[in-house]
Amino acid sequence: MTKRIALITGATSGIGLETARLFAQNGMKLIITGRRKDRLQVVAEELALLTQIHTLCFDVSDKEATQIALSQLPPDFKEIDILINNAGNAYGMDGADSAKLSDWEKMIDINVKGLLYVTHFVTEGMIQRNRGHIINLGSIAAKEVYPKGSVYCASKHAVDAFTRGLRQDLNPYGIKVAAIHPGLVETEFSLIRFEGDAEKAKKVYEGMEPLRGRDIAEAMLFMVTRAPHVNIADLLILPTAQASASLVKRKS
Ligand code: 8X3
Repeated sequence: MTKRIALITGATSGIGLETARLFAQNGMKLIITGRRKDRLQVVAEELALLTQIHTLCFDVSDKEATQIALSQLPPDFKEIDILINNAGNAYGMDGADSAKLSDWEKMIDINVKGLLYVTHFVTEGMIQRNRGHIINLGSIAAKEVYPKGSVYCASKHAVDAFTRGLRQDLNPYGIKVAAIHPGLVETEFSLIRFEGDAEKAKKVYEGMEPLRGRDIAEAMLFMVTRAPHVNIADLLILPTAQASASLVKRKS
């Protein structure tokens, strides 16, 4: 059987990296993307021991760079079966009265526009082939809003709405479209959100057991290994200690 080809954006760390590892261990060919060339190289060297890897170094929020990168795939990586739209971040956690406009712009540019650019260029081929599977990384912030997270939540709500609309638009082509919505996952997420402030980032997961990137990767693997007639369309995954965006049971 020919190996399926999966493209994973933001594969140099966190959920993206763990998904790349698990997909490679399960025999998929991988296209991994990221903004950091050195880290992409390190990941590629690790995964090349398991499978065929192609790396693409670009920023998803740069439309031209995204188009160029995706139009220059080598022939044996062109027919992408699975797209994991994982790249995305939170920048800042501030009320609308003090948030930086540049943080708001980054979240819309990467989480929303970047995801749209990659999807647009990858679905062209999927539509021609009448097959494909797209999984977008949402968040509990796609289902709820919380104070000081208005634009991050708005960006993830947009991902959720886009996912549901895209599923309808791509229905005639037999393409599976899905979203996975994690709650608290301990990755670099909070470190980036708090501009490298490790103390603040640590507090997010204090006194509770968060999810790991691997937990989400396992769900992703389950989703992409279902029978052709099964699409797990929407999955909310929380740590046991988390009941909602802001209700978390912590040990005192
Ligand atoms: C990340 C989870 O709770 O910080 O998407 O919004 S949360």
